Amino acid sequence: MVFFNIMNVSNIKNALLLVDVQNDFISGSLALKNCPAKEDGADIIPIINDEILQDQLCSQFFSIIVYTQDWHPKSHCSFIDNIEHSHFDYQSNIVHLAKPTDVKVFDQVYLKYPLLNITYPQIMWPKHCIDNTWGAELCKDLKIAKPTGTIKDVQFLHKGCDRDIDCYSAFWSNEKFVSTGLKEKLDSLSIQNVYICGLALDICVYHTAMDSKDFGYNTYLIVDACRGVDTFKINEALVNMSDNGISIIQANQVYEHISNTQSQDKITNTQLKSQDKSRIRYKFFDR
Ligand code: VGL
Ligand code: ZN
Repeated sequence: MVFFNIMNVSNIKNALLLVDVQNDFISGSLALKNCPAKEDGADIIPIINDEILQDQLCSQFFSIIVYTQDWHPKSHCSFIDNIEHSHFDYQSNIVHLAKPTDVKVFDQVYLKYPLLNITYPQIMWPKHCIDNTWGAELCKDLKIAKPTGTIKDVQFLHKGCDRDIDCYSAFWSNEKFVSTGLKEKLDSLSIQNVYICGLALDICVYHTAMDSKDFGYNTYLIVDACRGVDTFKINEALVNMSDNGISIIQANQVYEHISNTQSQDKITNTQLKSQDKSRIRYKFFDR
């Protein structure tokens, strides 16, 4: 006979990271529809609003929702227009990119991080997401969640603010020179499961998901709520994520998925409690 309460036994805490759903990636200077894969970033808005951010569900299952924003100064090292003023590493760049004037949009070059005198790879992009401009704003159609129910926190995380190093991941700058503090935030809420979607799948979403997994969170990529830059890199990113143990799921499976992991956790806790109880019973009643 089961004579204990299994309500609220699951302590699993979930976070939702909505990566860079910003004007510039949808209809601005780095609109994905003009990138090689020709995907449209706007397609993910109804999926996020209607499937992932359903009021009744997200306020029962998520502890924190983080909206990340690419947020660059005008002088940022990733902008092709700034390349002649960049810390271009003349030794490391291959022959056809030997000088800044050879470089085109989407080329990868090597730049130097002056503070540490370290060379790092950098893809050159059109100017985008300049801090405090329209291009860096979240798309106005994207629903903004409120801190109600289980949602203890709704955060807006600006990244890529350092002129001299890019920041694809929501956790770290590129090359892990600087942390964004997101891990500490998630850990302060005892998060175990991280659900991720947004733009661009093969750049910021990818690096965020890989770092999330590396930090030990159970990591879920909501693939139909992402769009990317380059078809080859999108496929490569999906293979790498899946090989790294990241689960690739669809938006309409998120809550089914969360409630399965919660009830799995409840069953495990129930069995543990049951063993504890029978041990106690044995000790006190069955002598
Ligand atoms: C991103 C290119 C440059 C992204 C950011 O959010 O995926 N892509 N900066
Ligand atoms: Zn950027």
